[in-house]
Amino acid sequence: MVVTEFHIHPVACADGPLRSSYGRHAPYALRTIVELKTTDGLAGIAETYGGDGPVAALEAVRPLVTGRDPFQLTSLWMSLGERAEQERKGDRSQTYLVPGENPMDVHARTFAAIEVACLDIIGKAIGKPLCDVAGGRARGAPPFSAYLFYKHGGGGGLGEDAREDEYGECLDPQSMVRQAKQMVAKYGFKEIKLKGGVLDPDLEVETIRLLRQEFGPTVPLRIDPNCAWSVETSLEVGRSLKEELSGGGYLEDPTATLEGMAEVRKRLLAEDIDTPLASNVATTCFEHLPVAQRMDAVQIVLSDPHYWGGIRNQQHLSKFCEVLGLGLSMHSNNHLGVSMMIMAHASACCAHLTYACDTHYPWQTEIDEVVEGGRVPIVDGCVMIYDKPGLGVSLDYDQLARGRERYASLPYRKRDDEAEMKKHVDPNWKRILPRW
Ligand code: GKR
Ligand code: MG
Repeated sequence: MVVTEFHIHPVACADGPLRSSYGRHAPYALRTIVELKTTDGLAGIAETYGGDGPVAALEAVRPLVTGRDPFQLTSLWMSLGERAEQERKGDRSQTYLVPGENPMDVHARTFAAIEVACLDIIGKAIGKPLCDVAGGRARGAPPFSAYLFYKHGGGGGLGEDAREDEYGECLDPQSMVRQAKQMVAKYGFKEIKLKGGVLDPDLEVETIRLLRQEFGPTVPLRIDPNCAWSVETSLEVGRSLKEELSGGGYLEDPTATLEGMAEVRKRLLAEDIDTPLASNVATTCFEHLPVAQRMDAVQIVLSDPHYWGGIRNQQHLSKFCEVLGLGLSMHSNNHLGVSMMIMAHASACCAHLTYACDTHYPWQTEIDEVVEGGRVPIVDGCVMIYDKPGLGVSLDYDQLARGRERYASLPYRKRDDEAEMKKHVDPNWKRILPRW
């Protein structure tokens, strides 16, 4: 069996005006759906980052993918690695403003999409779910966390294509509690993450306190300002939220650089505050891990099969973290149902995964879903692994065509949250690290 067709479908899905230290989300998020077909008549799919960069990177490896046996993933990894060595200056992930960004990004990200589509094919060839192809499940229904965002009014999309604003404007602590109650009631999440780095840190501290009051100590809380704070501000927040972030919570990327994170950790511990620090910014590839561990800069690594190199690398990461004594969770970006299942399978087949994973899925709607049969259900905060071969989902081609049309109609081909801030909030806005 060899791959005969390699389709790259750039799509756009509506997204609300969510805020973070990167700025403000655009009315549509960009994604790419990958589809492989084989001589045996099997099709495999995947979803990955969107826009010109990821599409061009996929396009560039077309000759390595077509004609390939989908079981031969190791040699594909090696071939892509050789290319990456020659192209180290490729497009960067959205963490490009932060030191420590993954230099192997293009390689790992491109490989991941193809690997998942191949594993989907293999699952179909042998009649097994993808996570079972990868060695079986540590858990049958991986848990995800509620992912709260400060946001402006609006549900995403433009003009007649504008979406209903399910959660409303949310730019203060009280409205964040409302958002959390709504999201938890709808999806049953058992852990909560707050995207910070938007309001004054005192207000974000107050938000976490209100969430704690509302949900009690059995619902772990985490806050992620994406490096918007200095070491001193991170320490103040760490002190203020000592109680609230205990019991399974964490402080995520409070400040930039491994050195900054290590300093925060050392000084918090000196004050007997053992809140773990998590990161998807300071640690973005395997090379970072031993250093981060030696420096005690990061205690929880935030994986992402989309850029750590796919499902098998996710398993390697799980083992790596276990050996180094690090926790493991998963970060996310706006995504559709194919990625939801990639994240669920990746989580299912990791022996060592110590927290519920992030997902942006509640921020996307049925209208944009490209998965046949509609949105992937999240029940009691968990995503069930379907008893179906491969990823367990297939493409709705009408919906895919709509997603492609939306993409074609957009003037942008790259996420640029700073540009959205300039357009809608403040013409002089810049991403400043640290802001506080
Ligand atoms: O969607 O704005 C966002 C998030 O800030 C995302 O871009 C981050 O990569 O969720 C991610 C994180 O945990 O840092
Ligand atoms: Mg993060």
